[in-house]
Amino acid sequence: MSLNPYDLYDTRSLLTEEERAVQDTVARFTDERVLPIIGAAFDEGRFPRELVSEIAELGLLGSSLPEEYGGGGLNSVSYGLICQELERGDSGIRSFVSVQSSLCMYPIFAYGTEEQKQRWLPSMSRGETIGCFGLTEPHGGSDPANMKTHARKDGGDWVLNGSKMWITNGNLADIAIVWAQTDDGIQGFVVEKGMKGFAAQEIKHKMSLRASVTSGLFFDNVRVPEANRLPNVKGLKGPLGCLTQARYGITWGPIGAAIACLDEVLGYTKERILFDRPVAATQSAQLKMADMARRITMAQLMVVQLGRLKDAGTMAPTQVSLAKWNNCRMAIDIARQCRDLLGGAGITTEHCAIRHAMNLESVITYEGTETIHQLVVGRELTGINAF
Ligand code: TGC
Ligand code: FAD
Repeated sequence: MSLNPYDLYDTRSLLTEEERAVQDTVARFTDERVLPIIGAAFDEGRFPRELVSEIAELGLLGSSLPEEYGGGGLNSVSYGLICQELERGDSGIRSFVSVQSSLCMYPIFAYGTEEQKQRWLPSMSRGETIGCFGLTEPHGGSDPANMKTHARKDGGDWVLNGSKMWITNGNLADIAIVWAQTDDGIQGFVVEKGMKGFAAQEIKHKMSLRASVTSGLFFDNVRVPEANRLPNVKGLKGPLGCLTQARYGITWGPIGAAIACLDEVLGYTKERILFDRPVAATQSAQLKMADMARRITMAQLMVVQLGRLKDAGTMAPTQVSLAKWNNCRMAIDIARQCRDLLGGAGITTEHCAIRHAMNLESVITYEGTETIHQLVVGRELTGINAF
């Protein structure tokens, strides 16, 4: 019996019929709609916005939220599979969905009023309202407790001042979920495009996530009505609670990127004849590819269990940190090794390995750097905070 090289332990057999259907649907979308255009979009430094309505029609925006708010009512394993299949295409496409679903729709759902949910969630699920999430600031994203952006109550409004940096979807967004210090601790505000004093500026010259929009956000005495404050959370646990949702998706996503790279080199090394034999027939290439399959398999087992814990309501943030660290490291190492196995051909975006490797430089950094996640695990083991 021959095994599936991209799923050596048949983790697909651990999925329900519905989860498999979700995976197949998104896989088809990636194959038919993303892969044909993504190399060029990356080259041009362009987010393929034309895909947003199709992504929405497939139900991929807010897929885990209840149907009454336009969500798909899917479980966490299904959300993970969505991230994995999208990131097999490109981290930028998965980022778009992560930010919209986990970082923007989730806080409105979890911390917002009923009126706020009705106002924004259905149109966000249709892709008509696009969100971004502003937590990171220019002076240091790893330590969001040291937040400078602040909001001051003024009559029935709040007045927001400060700036945010490296914000995915910033220039695309109709609304920004902005976290700001107040006299009552950190709070979340929905800042709308067009509000006086609010500006977004796209960050250019990126070598990574080129098919994604990244921006700085600036707030100069922006007057935000009380109706736009998310009232049901205060303190750092508000944004960190959103990060747990998004980081969970990122534990799955890079598996897709790693599979895309392995797939590419399995084909290439069989065709490439050097010293009278295919590169795939050399022990050194096989050792590398076997090691890739080993690491992909471990990551796959990890995320299925993590998803089951999340669906059971028992997942701990430290477990997400361990998997985010492991799976981003796994994928970036594999993408770089695949680039090497492609030789000179590996340096152009005609092959996917270098695009994934460069994207993964962002993925291993955002949503908490590798070091931050290692320190979260270290704190769990020792009980000592080493940040
Ligand atoms: P700490 O004292 O540990 O916690 C403060 C409060 O928050 C609670 N908490 C969490 N809640 C939910 N999920 C988590 N992961 C949580 N971690 C902590 C905690 O229980 C506590 O609650 P309470 O009730 O006691 O107040 O806070 P700390 O300051 O020690 O945290 C340290 C650290 C380093 C872990 C944290 O600051 C951190 O995670 N830093 C990294 C920041 C980060 O990841 N930024 C990401 C920005 S968004 C982004 O990158 C989007 S990219 C998206 C894309 O394009 O895909
Ligand atoms: P810093 O925090 O300055 O870290 C610099 C270095 O110091 C890192 O190597 C870090 O690991 C290390 N370090 C930090 N603390 C310690 C410590 N205690 N001990 C040892 N080493 C330490 N943010 C948002 O809010 N919303 C978004 O949508 C968003 N999208 C992003 C998209 C992209 C493409 C990128 C690149 C970033 C995005 N970010 C976003 C920001 C991202 O979350 C931050 O870049 C990340 O949290 C790290 O913050 P920093 O860049 O300021 O690095």
